[in-house]
Amino acid sequence: MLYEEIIKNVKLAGGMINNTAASESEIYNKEGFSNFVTDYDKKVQDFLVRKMKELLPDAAFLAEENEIQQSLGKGDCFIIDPIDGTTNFIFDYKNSCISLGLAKRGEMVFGVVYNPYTEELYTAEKGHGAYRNGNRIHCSTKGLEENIAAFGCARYNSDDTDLIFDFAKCLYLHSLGVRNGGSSAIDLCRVASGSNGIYVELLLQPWDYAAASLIINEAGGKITQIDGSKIFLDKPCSILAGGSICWEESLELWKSLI
Ligand code: 2AM
Ligand code: CA
Ligand code: CA
Ligand code: CA
Repeated sequence: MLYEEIIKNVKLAGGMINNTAASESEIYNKEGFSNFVTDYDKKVQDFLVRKMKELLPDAAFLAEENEIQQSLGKGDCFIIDPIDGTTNFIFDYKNSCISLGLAKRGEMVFGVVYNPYTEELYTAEKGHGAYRNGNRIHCSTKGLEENIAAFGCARYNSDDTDLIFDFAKCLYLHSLGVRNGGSSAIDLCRVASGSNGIYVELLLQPWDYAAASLIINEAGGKITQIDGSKIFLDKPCSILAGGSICWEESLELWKSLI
């Protein structure tokens, strides 16, 4: 019942963005290059935070906009990216999503990612598998040479530019091709459904991957930092996510690169 209510509200949030584009007066620059926020990011987040507080009044929140960054704590914590793929949204790319995860005592227990343009709803409850629109999904069980590889390259840190593109080149040479979609949560869900064999990015925030991390684990895949260590839910980290064979092969490629 709780999870059904969460899904209902995430779908409503998707409806707030799928038929619209932000006008220039509604777009603002955040710190750094190509880092935008629109009135829609804020409106969607305010809506979701209000609705989730009605469902779980004592929950904490970790959400991208408006500095809502409470600690994960010992209870429930919603980890929310109101629009993942804001630049895509601004440029009418139709490849953005709402990402909402629920952690309990610091562990993910529920995750939902909704792409309102394709109406693809990815969900996972801990221990109960991963689903897209109600159908069970699984990560690829094949290797890189039989898969597409995706990467993200958000401009947080220009020192890393060569590194991520060197790794992307390496993945390109060992796979069927590389993709860069501009929404890490969608690319991660595509790992869960087997469309992407692997996804890599050097620095992401918990709201980019929290919900999708459970979806990938429940789809039989692996999601770690780029060196294979455990991801954080309370601070930024790198991400290497894939079906188990792609993940192992990509980890080896990464080690050979650095
Ligand atoms: P966002 O749209 O929620 O900000 C793609 O590489 C991912 O990086 C997206 O999920 C995007 O999430 C995030 N991103 C893109 N540019 C960014 C920037 N300059 N700063 C922070 N995050 C960014
Ligand atoms: Ca952002
Ligand atoms: Ca994001
Ligand atoms: Ca966002």
